[in-house]
Parts: sequence; structure tokens; C-alpha cells
Amino acid sequence: MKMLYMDTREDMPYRPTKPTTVEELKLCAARIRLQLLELCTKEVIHIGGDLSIADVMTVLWLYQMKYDPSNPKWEKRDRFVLSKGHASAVTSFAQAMRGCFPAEAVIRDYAKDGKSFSMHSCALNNRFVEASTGSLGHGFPIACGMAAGLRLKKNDTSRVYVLMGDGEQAEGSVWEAAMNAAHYKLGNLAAIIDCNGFEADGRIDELTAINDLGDKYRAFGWNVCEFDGNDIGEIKYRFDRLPPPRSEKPTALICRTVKGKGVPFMENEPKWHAGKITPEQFKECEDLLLREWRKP
Ligand SMILES: Cc1ncc(C[n+]2csc(CCOP(=O)(O)OP(=O)(O)O)c2C)c(N)n1
Repeated sequence: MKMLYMDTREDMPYRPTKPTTVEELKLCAARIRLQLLELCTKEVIHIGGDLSIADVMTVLWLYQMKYDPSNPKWEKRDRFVLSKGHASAVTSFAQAMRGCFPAEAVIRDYAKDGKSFSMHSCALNNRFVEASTGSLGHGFPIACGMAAGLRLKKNDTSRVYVLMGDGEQAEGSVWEAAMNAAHYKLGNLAAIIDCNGFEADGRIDELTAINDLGDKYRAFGWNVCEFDGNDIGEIKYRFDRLPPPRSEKPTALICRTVKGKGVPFMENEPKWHAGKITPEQFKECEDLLLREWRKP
């Protein structure tokens, strides 16, 4: 199959370096979805939870985060920790679009021994990864430690963003971290929770129901905002209004999303937590996404 590397596609030609409008960001999200699906023809990836959070990751990496791809250790950068470490593919494509490395490298090297793009984020072989993750419930406490570290260094302009899943909320360490973040007044911490309603084995409400997650974070002393995590305009609006990093309450961004978003046969279908697609399925998805993208 001819690989359609997204950096050079002629049918989606616009590649803004710093998208600012909702329309530009929507295009970037569509391209990231196509990159994910292209990779998914070659490797098993966690496609369901990559697609659910693709819109948030687009706005986060291409619009929101203070970050210099030519200097990933810049002291004043915002930090990102992928606590749901299995969403490494969408993270890598968002970073690629921000200019960290070419998307082609992700497609070529993903899950290959000794290369930079692992199935779960790995900081040992990729300098754009802040912390190695994959064991659920660990990235969040690491992010809290980073936010506390920024306070000790008197850095009051950087934020730490951490992405978790709703299934991940069943880990006890999540609640230890939530309690500590409020206690240490980490207003420089923003926890993004991808509430797609599913974990690996099925529906969250049938496995470990989390009921009203917003109430839980509020009870732990957090600011909470809850919104449609597949609506780019809404995501941008919420990021624009985050309290400043020097404020005293951490913020939970509860994103209501659809697992497998954008690919009808994957949406809300537990078997697409992880998987691989055929070239024919890729073509079907590509036609659909391009049609969607061209809609006025
Ligand atoms: C501690 C731990 N237990 C189990 C797993 C296996 N596992 C990988 S992904 C996953 C489901 C996670 O669900 P969720 O956090 O909702 O992620 P999403 O549905 O967004 O992909 C599980 C149980 C793991 N990675 N870590």
C-alpha cells in the first residue's frame, strides 16, 4: 500500500506552524486522525483511546502549550505527562505536528526495538517525553511532583498538564495524588481526564463505576470544568480560561469524549481499544475523514 505521509499530502495541503483558529485546529486534528489510522495499518495501536483524545491533544500541543521543540529541556516550558501511557501514538503525532520530529519517523519507527516511539511513552529513548509511563496511575503522581518542583524553583509561569483515562481513575494512586495536589496548592497543575466511558475490557459503569467524577475532584479541593472533549471550539475556550499557574487550586478538565471518535465502526466498540486495520479499512476511513473535513 502506498503510504500517504501526512506532512506532504496534497489533498490536505495547509500545514500551519501555529494554528490559532478553530478551523485550522480542526484540520490539524483530522490530519492527526489520518496519521493514526495509517500507523494502525502497520502496527497494533491503542486506537480507541488515541482517537477519543485526538482533539484535545491537537489543541494542547498546537495551540496551548508553551514549548520550544528545538529546546525540549527549556526551563520555562510547560510540561506534559501521559499518564494513560498507552496513548503514545496520538501524543507522538501531536508532537510531530508541533515540530518535534517528522510524522514519517513515527510511522516508520513506532514499536520498533531501539527506536524512539514505543507503545507506551518512554523517556529513555525520546527526549520529548517527560516521564516513562504505561502502568496506569503512575503518571499523575509524577506530574504532581513536577508541579511541586516548579514551585520550589519559583517558576510561576509554567504549567504541568497530565492526561489520564477514566478507567485509570480506578487506581488508588490517582486519589493520593489528587489529595496531595490540593494540599500543596498546585494551581500550576491541570489534569485532563479522557472520559470516553470505556476501559480495556468494556464499559466503565459496568466495571468500576466512577459516577460523578466532577464531584469527586471538587471534594478533593480542585477546580473542575466539564465539557465536550471532541469539540475543538469548546476545548480552546476552556484552555483559554485556565487559572494562571500561580493560582492555588489545581484544575481537573473532565473531557466527555467518544472512544474511537471519527471512525464509525470503532466508536463505542470495546474491541477497538487496541487493534490493527486493513488497507481497505484505511481507505474507508480516509474517504470519510476527508469528506468530513471538506464539509463547509
Ligand atoms: C496498572 C495497570 N493495570 C492495567 C493495565 C492494562 N491496561 C492498559 S489500557 C487499560 C484501560 C485503561 O482505560 P482508560 O484509562 O479509560 O483508557 P482509554 O479507554 O482512554 O484508552 C488497561 C486496564 C495497565 N496499563 N496498567
